[in-house]
Amino acid sequence: MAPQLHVSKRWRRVLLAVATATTAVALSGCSSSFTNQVKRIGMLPPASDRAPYMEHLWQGAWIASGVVGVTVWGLMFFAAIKWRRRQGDPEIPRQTKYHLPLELLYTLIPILIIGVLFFYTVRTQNHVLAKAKDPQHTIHVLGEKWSWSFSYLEKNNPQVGADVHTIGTLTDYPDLYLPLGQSVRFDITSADVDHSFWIPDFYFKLDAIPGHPNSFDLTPDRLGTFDGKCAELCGTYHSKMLFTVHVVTPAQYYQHLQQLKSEGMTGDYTGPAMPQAIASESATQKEPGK
Ligand SMILES: [Cu+2]
Repeated sequence: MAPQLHVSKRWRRVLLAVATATTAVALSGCSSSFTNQVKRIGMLPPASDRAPYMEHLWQGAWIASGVVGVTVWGLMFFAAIKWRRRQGDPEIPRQTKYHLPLELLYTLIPILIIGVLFFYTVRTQNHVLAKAKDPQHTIHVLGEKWSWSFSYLEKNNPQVGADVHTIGTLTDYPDLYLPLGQSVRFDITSADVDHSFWIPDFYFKLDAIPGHPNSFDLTPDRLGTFDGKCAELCGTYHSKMLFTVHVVTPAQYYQHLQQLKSEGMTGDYTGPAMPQAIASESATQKEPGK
């Protein structure tokens, strides 16, 4: 018996060492981007100055949900095992009614949880929606069935000297250029129905409501190309309301605006453009031989 026990212990040590080494190797093999993604609980890497507030709220909400979930499941399984029905137990166990401390507890704990979530949500909202004192750029975003137009209101900026715009269509998704590290005000309007202007990497989304202009400010703080989309089901081609965001250096930003100016895309665009686009698309589809 004794030698067998000795071998068993040694094997256990060996297995433990192998498991530890494998785990260490597996963890060290994870790229830093993967590790960071796990820390962000699946959220995209933040790309604006407002994103970290949303990120922290998201992480906090997940941690709180995890603690509540584990506690509830733990108590359920504990109760189910500890007070399971045994042989000789009565048909119906002792019933507990009007247990005041218990009822107070399960009323107050949810109120406390909601209160904490409410506090952090309002605090985050105040940070995210705070207006910049004097935004360096203003962009008018117009949503319409079914694309976006972006007007860069730069006529008072000597580097551009005009308002310039880009009009998106169903077949030609628009590009939105933003200068790195400079504050931008987005004025959001709609020409027809409700849309929602959403750039996931900015952790920001705001509705475009007809007759009710909305606005928000942020500063892009990561160079790159990001996806933008409509987050409000707005009709047949809602899924085509896509656009691409380019966060570039201020010099590249002005270069793009100068190009729009040279192409004659001047003025603050107020729509509508898409009915023409739809007509041209159906005309293309009807064209014989195509
Ligand atoms: Cu839409």
